[in-house]
Parts: sequence; C-alpha cells; structure tokens
Amino acid sequence: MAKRILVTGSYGQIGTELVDELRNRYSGENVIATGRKKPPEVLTEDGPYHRLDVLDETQLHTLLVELNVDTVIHNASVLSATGEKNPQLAYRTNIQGSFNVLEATRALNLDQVQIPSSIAVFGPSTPRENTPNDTIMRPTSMYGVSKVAIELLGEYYTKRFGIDFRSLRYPGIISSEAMPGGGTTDYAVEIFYEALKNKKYTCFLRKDSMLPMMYMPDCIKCTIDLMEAKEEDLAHRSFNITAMSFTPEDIANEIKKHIPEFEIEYEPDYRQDIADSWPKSIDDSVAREEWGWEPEYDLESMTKDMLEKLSERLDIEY
Ligand code: AKB
Repeated sequence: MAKRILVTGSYGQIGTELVDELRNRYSGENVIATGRKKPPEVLTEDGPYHRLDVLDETQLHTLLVELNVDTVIHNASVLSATGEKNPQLAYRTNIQGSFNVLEATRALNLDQVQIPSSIAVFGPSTPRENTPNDTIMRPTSMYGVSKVAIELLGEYYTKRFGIDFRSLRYPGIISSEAMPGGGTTDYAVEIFYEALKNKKYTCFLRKDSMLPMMYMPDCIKCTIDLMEAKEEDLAHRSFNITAMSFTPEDIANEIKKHIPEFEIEYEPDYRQDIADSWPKSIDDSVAREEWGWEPEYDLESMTKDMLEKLSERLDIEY
C-alpha cells in the first residue's frame, strides 16, 4: 500500500535530500514537505509543500487529517550549538514540538512516526569509544537533554498507547546540498566549501576531536531502511548508527590528497565543550542485527565524492 508521508523540517540539511528520495520511491504527491518558511523551489517542483509550525497543535492535526497522512518523519529540530545559545528555544522546538507530533500520532492513529535522535544523547559519563546502543545517557547539552526526552517519550508512547515510534541517533552528517545549521559537527561540511573556495579553513574544534560521522547518501538510506523495517523485527526503538569516525586533522589530510595547497588552522570555541562530551566512536551492531544497517561510505570515498559534487555545484575546479 502506498504511504502518505509528511516530513517536517523539509528544507533542513537532511530534509531536503530525504524528501527528494522519498518522492522518487513513493511518488511526488504522496510525500508532503512542510516547514515554517516559504520553501526553496526544489521542494515544490515534484510534490506538495505546506507551511506548518508543529507547535500549533490545531494546524498539525488539521493538516494530517486533510492530507490523509499515515507516516510522519519529524525532522524539525534545533541543533546542539544553537541549543546552547538558546536552550529555551531548543526546549520548545525539540521537546514540545516532538510531544505534539507523538500526541497527533496517537490521537489520529497514524501508522508510524520517526523522530531523529543524535549521538548527543550521550554525555561525559558514557563510555566514549565504541559506545554501545544501551548505555548511560546523561548528556550535558540542552540538545542532548531534548533528544533523550524524545527517545523516552517515544518509547513510552509505544508501550503505553501502541504507536509505532522509531528513532535514529544520527552522528554528524556531511552533505553537498543544503548546509547544516547550528550543529557541533558542521565543521565537517564547512571545511569542504572553504577548501574549494579559499584553500584554507579555520576549524572551531581542536585538531584531535574525534567524532562519529556519516555521508548523506548513507543517512538517507538508513532513514528509509528504518521506516521500511518490519515492526516485528525491532526489539529496540532507538538506534545507534555510524559510518566512520575522524578528527578535523584526519579530514584535512584527506582533503589535501586532492587539494595539496589546502591549509587548516584551529581556533576552538564553545562548541569544543559539546564535542568533548560526545562519543568518539559508536557501536551500531544493534541496527545491523535488527534491520540490516550497513553504511557504504568511509572517509576516503566520502571526501572524493563530496569534492566532486560540490565543485560541480559551485563551479570551482580543483
Ligand atoms: C549537531 O552537531 O548538533 C548534530 C548532531 C550530531 O546531532 N549534527
């Protein structure tokens, strides 16, 4: 049966490419892009776009009913760095917004809801290497606190009301289309733009800050694979996922293989504290076992592809 999928945060870093791939698979009219702003043209070309503020419960319920939606992917979120600057905004957008989406899923008896989580659910007391799926979650950032709340609320709603809630703990996502906004891992995208445009980059993290990362094609794949997984195969509802781990120095060295004159400097700011509280590497064996997760890109293949795609889009040779 064809799904009717509503995506919030559809013009964000993940939303833009997710909507495009979902429309390829489920046809344009079955994938409803939403957001609070006027959308970029690409989101209105092949399917519907509706303005939606998930903090407005009436508007949310009305849209879900009128458009006959059965699945929601709720991507709208304030990320870690913005969340530290404005914790109140992160609380409202992430916790209240997700609560409204869970409540709508329950009240309207929708088939499934997927709300992203993050490696930010972990904190300084979590084992930082090969962090297991089920371990200590005591984050010290507002973003992390909001993501733990989302996971726990979603799992509570599944147990208490029988809704089908699913969640992926995204690592840093690297992409060549929409820019990320307000995250701690954003450096891993900015570095490519600066390498191509200016051949140098000043990184806001220390050179040895190791973090888990993933290239966008793998991010889209795991999001859709989890959505399509059979519910009876899932013993968990929230999953660690990763594809690679690297430091700013590692990625700079990889870029230098293609752009030898590229230079990097390090000026750590407040985002360093956030990065220092997160895992260096992630154990995603639970996702591999329960729904067959397997990433395709590593640091080398991601860097090569990013530079090719971005240089074409920006029309800069290297
Ligand atoms: C961020 O840096 O805030 C996000 C994340 C890891 O969830 N990219």
